[in-house]
Amino acid sequence: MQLFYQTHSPYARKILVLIDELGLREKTLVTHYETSPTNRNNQVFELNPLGKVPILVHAGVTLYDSAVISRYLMDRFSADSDCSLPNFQDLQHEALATGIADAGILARWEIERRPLDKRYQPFLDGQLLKLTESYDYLEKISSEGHSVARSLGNIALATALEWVEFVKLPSFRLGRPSLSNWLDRVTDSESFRTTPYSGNTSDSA
Ligand SMILES: N[C@@H](CCC(=O)N[C@@H](CS)C(=O)NCC(=O)O)C(=O)O
Repeated sequence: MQLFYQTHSPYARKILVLIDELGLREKTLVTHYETSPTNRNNQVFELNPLGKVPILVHAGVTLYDSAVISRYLMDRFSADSDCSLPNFQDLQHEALATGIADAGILARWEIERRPLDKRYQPFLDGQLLKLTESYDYLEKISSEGHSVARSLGNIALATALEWVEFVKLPSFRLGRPSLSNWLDRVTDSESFRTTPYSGNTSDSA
């Protein structure tokens, strides 16, 4: 199995943590590919017309978009692991995690990636609002006892929240003790400890 990865991608890390939780890490070749809409990577475009990672190649099949890859891995391999097949709440939480990463990436364009004269504050404010609304929802469900199992939904949320911290977007921790505690408990495992984020996005060759 080959995973086209990126060491600073929340979508890719979700897949790598999942691979680890499914006991597939030793069977997986993980290779870093730098990508950006302004820094084309031909090897990535050969496998995904959107030019994005993660991409999984397995048994003659090439899959992209982390939501498709996660479903594929769960369908094929979860029976032999402690991970149960995702229910609708898991899928919803995976979508929420994707939305947090999407909003975070768009916010980062406005904060540091776009040239200064092209940045648009109302758009940045709108993306940051999506983040704070999501954090508030997650604080609420955490305070109501949301599980800390390493399910697909929780792996997706935890890798997205750790990414928010990694890229230094406004923190979710202040005033959200239940969410902070939930995240620290979910990430207290080998699969998270051995897959830390590193590196920086490169927008030019
Ligand atoms: N919806 C996709 C998003 C993947 C994505 O945006 N990956 C980023 C890395 S964090 C990427 O490859 N960006 C390159 C680009 O947008 O051209 C997924 O879940 O796999």
